[in-house]
Amino acid sequence: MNQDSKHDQIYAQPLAAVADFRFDESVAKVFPDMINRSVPGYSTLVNLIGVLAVRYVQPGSRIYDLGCSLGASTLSMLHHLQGVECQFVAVDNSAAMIERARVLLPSNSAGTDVSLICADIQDVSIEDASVVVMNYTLQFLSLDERLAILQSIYQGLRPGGILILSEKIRLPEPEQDERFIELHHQFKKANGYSDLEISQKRSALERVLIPETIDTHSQRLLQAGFARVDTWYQCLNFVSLLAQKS
Ligand code: GEK
Repeated sequence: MNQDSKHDQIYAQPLAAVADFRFDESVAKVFPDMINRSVPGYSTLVNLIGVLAVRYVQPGSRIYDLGCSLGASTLSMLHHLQGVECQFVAVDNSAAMIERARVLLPSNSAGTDVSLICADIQDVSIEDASVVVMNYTLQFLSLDERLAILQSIYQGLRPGGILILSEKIRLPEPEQDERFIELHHQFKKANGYSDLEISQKRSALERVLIPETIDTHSQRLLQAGFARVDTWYQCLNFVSLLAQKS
């Protein structure tokens, strides 16, 4: 067994009652290990977000990372956008995540500002943006809050600006959905999680992470005003959409 303190073992022991999942200190501590072993295609996706940012960034604009956790997407964009003048705003409402992100992210690098904000993404005003990233975060908002945040992102984007929206999805047919859930669990098992860890984590997330279909996400993005929406990345039941403002 891996005894490393950064190795995710949060659900390794049987729990009398599984509480709802929270992004607290115990999660922030093991987060890189947890997300890499739980989200298929995560590191490729994060790297590609930097590549997309190069294509869509507008000099002098802002780049937002909403639900930034430890700032992986911001770091990737910083790496790919070296020399481009822009202002980064990374937001998360978990103090434990933001504290750790502060250590990992530079506050400025080569003319680029990085602001880290501990707040609910719904309370942050999006302004003068060319790229907004919401990587596996909308899924934690209640269903009735989702349209408003997309509208506020749309309002804050410059013409031609983009939202990269990554989500765990639900497949439209129950049978298909079960098949992809099972494949996802297989992926986690292959990465060393036990059946107990997988099932306790599933219970912890049940009321907290609400997945929707690609179609529901696309329709809502169009309703928020986006001119076009494309699925640009998918790995099992984890998908990223590219929504552009005309
Ligand atoms: C990455 N994007 O590494 N306001 C602010 N933050 C929130 C809110 C909210 N309302 N709800 C949840 N969060 C990251 C991974 S993790 C995804 C994102 C996952 C934050 C929460 O605190 C957590 O840090 C993040 O969104 C979701 O690419 O763990 O499945």
